[in-house]
This record gives sequence, structure tokens and C-alpha cells, in this order.
Amino acid sequence: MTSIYQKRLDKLRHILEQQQLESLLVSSPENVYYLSNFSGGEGQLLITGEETYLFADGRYKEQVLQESPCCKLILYKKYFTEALADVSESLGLQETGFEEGYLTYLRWENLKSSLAVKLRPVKGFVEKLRLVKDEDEIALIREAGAITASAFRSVLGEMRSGRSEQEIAALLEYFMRRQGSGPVAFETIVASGERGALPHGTASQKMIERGELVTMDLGATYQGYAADLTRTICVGTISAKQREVYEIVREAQERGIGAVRSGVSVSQVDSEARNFLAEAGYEDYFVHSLGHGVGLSVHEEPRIAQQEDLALQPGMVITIEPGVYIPRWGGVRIEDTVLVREGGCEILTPVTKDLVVV
Ligand SMILES: [Mn+2]
Repeated sequence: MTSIYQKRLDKLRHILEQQQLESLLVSSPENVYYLSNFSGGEGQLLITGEETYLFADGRYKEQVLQESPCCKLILYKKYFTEALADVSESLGLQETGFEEGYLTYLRWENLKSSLAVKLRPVKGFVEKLRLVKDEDEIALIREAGAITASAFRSVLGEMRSGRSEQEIAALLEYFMRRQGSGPVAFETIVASGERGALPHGTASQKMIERGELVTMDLGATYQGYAADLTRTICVGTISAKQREVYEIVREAQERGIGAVRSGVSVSQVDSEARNFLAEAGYEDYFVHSLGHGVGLSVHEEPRIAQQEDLALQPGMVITIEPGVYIPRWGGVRIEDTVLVREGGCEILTPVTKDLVVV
């Protein structure tokens, strides 16, 4: 039986052939994990036409043997670049590609001085494969989404005025971890009252007060795969304006989700939500793109934005997250992680969108 890793490596080798590149050095920890199942974070892969070498230091020996039987382990004592030079020389390699976004200047200098091979910068080879998720990946993101949604529901019972944003963020992260999440996918956002006008208002010491909207943006991980969920709720009492803005953002989000299906361009999906906000007079308060891909990274390709030109495919996992941010007033954002299907999409972060007032 061919493992999923073998399948992914075969696809990557096909890209290397097309690019006439005989070997590739993979340095991004997410890409290493994607191709080899090695989760240690400090391994590097050298992929040739026939073999996959995993370079790691002694701390990871047992872990590599357990996680990555498909790779040839090269343990190095001191310098990765020296070990890589040895392997390259023994294989007689002429040229190696490297991921230009994941090599520090120092390592580049070391590689240049110790390697006899020609180095070619490449971009997006593995990311291109990661764009469409396979069934194994979808199952993991679905689990991350279920954990995230469950933690959100749990925190509603703990939400009240007089608690700080940080306290609520800590509870959200605790609920996620307790329900099986790995390290959370990003710093949890809890932004109440006027702070809700900050799209990325990470939790502060501010106390939550009655009559305030509270935006919570959270994401669990499951075996490395992330989910991303945002809801805005209200504490105590709600004003007519708060309700109005909420319902407009909700409608924009539902229109965005309604547009998601295989074959539709990402800019079209963005437009569905953006045009509705424009009709309602709130376009200037929607200051970011509609969404992004989710997988091993919480922000990855594709971007769901005006300037992008890409058609959705079944198996892509993206967020739909319109928001309205009004300075010195507050904000509302509603976000789901969804799986693109042929005729529509499946929501992977199942939480009510009815306005919750606690
Ligand atoms: Mn997001």
C-alpha cells in the first residue's frame, strides 16, 4: 500500500521533473511534516529523484524512526550543512533547489561555502500541493474545527461582565487543550467594547462590561492542522445599532459562504460579501480581505481577496470572515472555516450565528 507521504512525494517529484531540478531541500517545518510526517520542527529534507533524506540531530533519532519510516535518516552531530555537503557529494548532485522563503541569510552563507552544487531558489512547490487537502487532512481539520466550536460553546457559560479579556482567552485556550487540541493555532483574540474595532485585538487586561460587544477569534490544532473561528457576542444588554451591525455582518458572511463552490473565483466570493456591505453603507469599515486558506498553517493559500485570480477546487479549506470595525465604537466579525465541495461547501466550525446575548 502506498502511504499518503509516498503519494505526496511522488507529486512533488513530478513538479521537480517539470522544473528540471534534480533535487530539492525542504526547510519549512510545515512542508517537512507534510511530506514526511516528522513533527520535530527542526528537520530538513533532501528530496532526489529516488530517495528522501531526513537530516536531524541526535535528539530526534527515535522520533524520526517512529514517525518517518519512508525517509533515510541522516543524523548529524555538529553542522547540518556539512552533512548535506557529504550526502550531495556522494550522490554526485549538480543542482539543488531550496525554499527561498525559509532559509536564513546565515544558512545561505553556510550552504554556499560548504556545498559544491549549484543552488536554485524556488517558491511554492510544496505549498501548491497543500492547496487541495486530501481526505486524511480534511478529517484532521474537521476535528480541529469541532474542538474549536466546542470550546467556544463552553466559554459562553463563563462569559460575564467583570471578567477580563485575558481571562476569557485563557479559558478558551484551556477548553481547546482539554478537548484534545495541540498548541493553539494563533494567539486568541478577545476584543470587547471599543477594542472590537481592532481586527487583531489580542486579549488585554481590559474588563468586559455590560452592554459591550465581544469578538472572540480562536483556533485549535489537531495533529498539526488548524481551524479558525470568530464570533461576536453581546454581554448584558444590546442596543439597536449593535444589533443592526451584527445582522449586516451576518448577512454578508452568509452571502460569502453561499458563493463558495468548486469553480468559482476567489475574487467573486470576496465580492459577494463586500458588495452587500457596500449596499448597507459599511464597505469602508471592512478593512481586510474576506478570508484565507487553512491547513498546517492557519494562514495559507488561497487568499480570498479582490486582487486574486484563482478558482476554488473541491478539497480546498478556506475561511469566510467579513467584519465591520468602527473606530471608537467597536466591531463585529463572523468567521467560519469551510470545506469547498462541488456544488457548495461544508462548514467545519459548527457554531450558531444567531446573535448570542449572555
Ligand atoms: Mn481567520
